Amino acid sequence: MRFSTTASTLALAVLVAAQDATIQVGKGGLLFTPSSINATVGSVITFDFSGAPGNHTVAQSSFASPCAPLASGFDSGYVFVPNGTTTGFPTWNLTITDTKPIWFYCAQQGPPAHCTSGMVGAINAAGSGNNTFENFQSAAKAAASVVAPSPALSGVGAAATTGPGPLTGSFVGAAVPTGTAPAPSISSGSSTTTSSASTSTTSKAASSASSVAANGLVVFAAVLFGVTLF
Ligand SMILES: *[C@@H]1O[C@H](CO)[C@@H](O)[C@H](O)[C@H]1NC(C)=O
Ligand SMILES: *[C@@H]1O[C@H](CO)[C@@H](O)[C@H](O)[C@H]1NC(C)=O
Ligand SMILES: *[C@@H]1O[C@H](CO)[C@@H](O)[C@H](O)[C@H]1NC(C)=O
Ligand SMILES: *[C@@H]1O[C@H](CO)[C@@H](O)[C@H](O)[C@H]1NC(C)=O
Ligand SMILES: *[C@@H]1O[C@H](CO)[C@@H](O)[C@H](O)[C@H]1NC(C)=O
Ligand SMILES: [Cu+2]
Repeated sequence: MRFSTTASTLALAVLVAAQDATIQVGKGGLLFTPSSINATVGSVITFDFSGAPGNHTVAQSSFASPCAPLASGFDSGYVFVPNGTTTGFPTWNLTITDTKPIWFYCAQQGPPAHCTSGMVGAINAAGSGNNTFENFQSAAKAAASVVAPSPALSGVGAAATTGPGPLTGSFVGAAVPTGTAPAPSISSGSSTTTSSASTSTTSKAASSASSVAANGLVVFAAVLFGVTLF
């Protein structure tokens, strides 16, 4: 057996700590709901484009510039959902890969522009101090303009493996990311420390290998301990 007890325990910790969540996009107005959540590394955040009618994006920005794309940030592209839609909404799944705050906005220009109407969100924002979600949203509402992002599956501290979908029938995507990306590699170290540049310099081959190994460990740990723990 090549899995050590330590490695299995780490994998189990990742499994236990997952805080998967769903964020509604544009449901009931120009907003994300909930607009601010906490999520552990390895959690999958599902963006549900349930606002109908709607044509929204989930684009990564920064605390300093809420309505402008972050360099190397993720962007779902525009997802159009026609009026009257009640089921089968497109979704987009982002896996959290870092504990640092993740800020995002809707890039739709409108009118009215969505970001400056307050359509912004945060993952792992501080609850107090300056960099709170409330201060971020206030800054978005005061932004001079909304800057268009570029489609991207992968962002800073979060990544998707495919673009939003389904984009068939009456659901229409515009400037959405295409293709697929391997599942992001989740290292156990990144769940307890703030990220370092070294995380992203891991070679592609090494990172997909460790991702496969990590998945195997999670399954292994779940099989070993799942029944007794849950
Ligand atoms: C959704 O919005 C984008 C950006 O404004 C636009 O290019 C696209 O045509 C819109 N989609 C539909 C179906 O109206
Ligand atoms: C959506 O459809 C409802 C019901 O037909 C209608 O009252 C409403 O004005 C429509 N909204 C838009 C934005 O077209
Ligand atoms: C997220 O966690 C921080 C730190 O524990 C806390 O201050 C904040 O209120 C939490 N935010 C949410 C939305 O639960
Ligand atoms: C918040 O921002 C103000 C103005 O930039 C600064 O003076 C203050 O030190 C900041 N406080 C925190 C907790 O970062
Ligand atoms: C997102 O995840 C959910 C739950 O696993 C799945 O039903 C849905 O198809 C996924 N969305 C995409 C676009 O892959
Ligand atoms: Cu929007």
